[in-house]
Amino acid sequence: MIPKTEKIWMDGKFVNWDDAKIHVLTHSLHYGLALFEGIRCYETEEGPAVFRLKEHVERLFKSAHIFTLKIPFTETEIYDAIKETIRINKINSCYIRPIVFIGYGSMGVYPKNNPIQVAIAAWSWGAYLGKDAIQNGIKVKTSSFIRNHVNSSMSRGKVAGYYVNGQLAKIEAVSCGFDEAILLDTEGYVSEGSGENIFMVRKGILKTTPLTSILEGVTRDTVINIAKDLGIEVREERFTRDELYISDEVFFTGTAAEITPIREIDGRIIGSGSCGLVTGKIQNLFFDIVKGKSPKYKHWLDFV
Ligand code: PPE
Repeated sequence: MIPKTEKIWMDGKFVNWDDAKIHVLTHSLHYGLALFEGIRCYETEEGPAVFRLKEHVERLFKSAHIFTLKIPFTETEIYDAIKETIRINKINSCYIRPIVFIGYGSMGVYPKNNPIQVAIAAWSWGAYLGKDAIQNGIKVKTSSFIRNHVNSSMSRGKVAGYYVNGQLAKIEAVSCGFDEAILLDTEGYVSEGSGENIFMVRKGILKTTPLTSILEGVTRDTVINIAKDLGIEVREERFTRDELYISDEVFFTGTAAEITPIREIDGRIIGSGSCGLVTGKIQNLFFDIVKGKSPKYKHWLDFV
């Protein structure tokens, strides 16, 4: 169960958690077009700070632009509302979920003039794949389901309906005893996890998939910056599942998943079978940054 907080921001005002309700004929519930974000706020010595809030709000508006939906608030209003949601709920460390959806009105695929609604909730959410996962890594399965073709699901948008594809992969992986799935793209190259981007380390070089069939992850960009600081060469290029099998280290990145090492793929142990050296270094720097311990990246923190 989600641990309840006091208030949820809905269409410009705060309502009690239990009163944040919508009609069962809400358009997005039936047809899947809703745009959302996942953001984290961390506790720092100077108080709670939201990590890369600007980039998340920008991506939300870009998602809406791709689908030609007009959000009835400005970026600044949403940005302020997110901070206010954290303040009013008095939570120092939390996950924030803003969602833009098509409300109740007419039915049928074409959204016509239905209202565009916005909600923002925040709650405490620990390690996405379990605390042990961050330290010791997870077991993943290459999915039998492929990532939707980019002309069907334009992956620069973070859209609720796309996650049906991810859920097929995740349900399959879990039912086979794995923690998470890796989806290949329509050409057979590695794309990403059901809710994470992916990185591999081989011969000291860090590789991640190019931005073709994947979500443009904020954590992915953070890791690319961190790696450059550590003097690690980063390549954004396609790779195959067998290159993952023979790599030294593999890890997932995401707001919810943070930096999660992958210790096994399709029954093959990856590298040492635990959190690799490079992964560990990147993880340490990542947690220093989000917790306000890195002066260089203070500008990524928005104090609440
Ligand atoms: N790919 C996908 C498909 C994805 O859903 C996420 C985030 C990422 C990559 C990483 O993006 P970023 O968070 O900007 O680094 N997934 C969000 C939702 C997870 C969920 O289960 O809900 C998240 O991590 O918040």
